[in-house]
Amino acid sequence: GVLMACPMSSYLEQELDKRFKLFRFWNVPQKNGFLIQHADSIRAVVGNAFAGADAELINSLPKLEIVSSFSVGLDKIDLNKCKEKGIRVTNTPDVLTEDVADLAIGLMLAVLRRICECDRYVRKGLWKSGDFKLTSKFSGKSVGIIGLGRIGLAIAKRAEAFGCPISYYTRSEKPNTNYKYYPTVVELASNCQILVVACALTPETRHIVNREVMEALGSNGILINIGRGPHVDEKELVSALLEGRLGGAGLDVFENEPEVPEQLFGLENVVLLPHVGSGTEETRKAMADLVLGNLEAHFLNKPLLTPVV
Ligand code: 8YV
Repeated sequence: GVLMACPMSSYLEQELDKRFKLFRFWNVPQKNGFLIQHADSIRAVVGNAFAGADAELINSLPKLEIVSSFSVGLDKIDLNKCKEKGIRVTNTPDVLTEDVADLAIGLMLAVLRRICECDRYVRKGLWKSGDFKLTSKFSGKSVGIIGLGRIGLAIAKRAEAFGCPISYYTRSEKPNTNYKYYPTVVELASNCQILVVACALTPETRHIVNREVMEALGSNGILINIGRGPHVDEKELVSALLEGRLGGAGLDVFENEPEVPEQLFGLENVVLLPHVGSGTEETRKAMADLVLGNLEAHFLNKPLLTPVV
């Protein structure tokens, strides 16, 4: 049997239902009783960015062999516990890189050119009362990227095409790139106009964008987050934006999704998206097929397509 942690893709759900005995965890009223009753038949968990497999769930599934995540991010899976117990883990890298990078650029353009505000202006019939105010140019702005993995690099490549000088922060300098390296996030933020979060969420990167980083980015700086909400100290972000200490923000992720701080709703220099970085028909289908392919490979004793552990 396969346990699906939460709803994520109706196509994936259907396909899992065809191939396995599928348990939909979100439909289970009594989780503990359910786990006691079905623990011995659950050999796989399918999770995503919102629900995965924490130590408690893993401990309650003695026959668990594999956790296959419908996401590239693995922050909802206790990887150490999986290692310790010999449980395999897979994710969905590469297939979503372009979409997430496209959306990061979209957020930069939306914040600087006020695309969403412009749209509201037209819909409210305000165009007849006068031209829209002038906005800020995107091409040529310096872009600093936290995390230069697949997604960070794809953002860099796109921003380069807009004539943006690129710099980055990672724990250690990357040997194969000409982008400018800064050894701290504060130095990166001090030296760019647009700061993008594109790293994995780990205990070390939680609140990697804190008050000091926002101060360094400054009142003209733009923060883009397509990583995870907890990368940013959201309370500090809200006050920096409300007090004009930060120039603007484009956010696809939040600390407590689907909760979004309502103080942000009135700010026109902020663009708020409901965690849709990978949310295209094409990519979600490819992610689902990768989850299915990994499960199939595992149960046929073949090499996993995208193993993490
Ligand atoms: C999804 C994600 O939004 O890949 C990730 O890390 O955050 C996403 O692609 C999510 O897992 C969809 O269910």
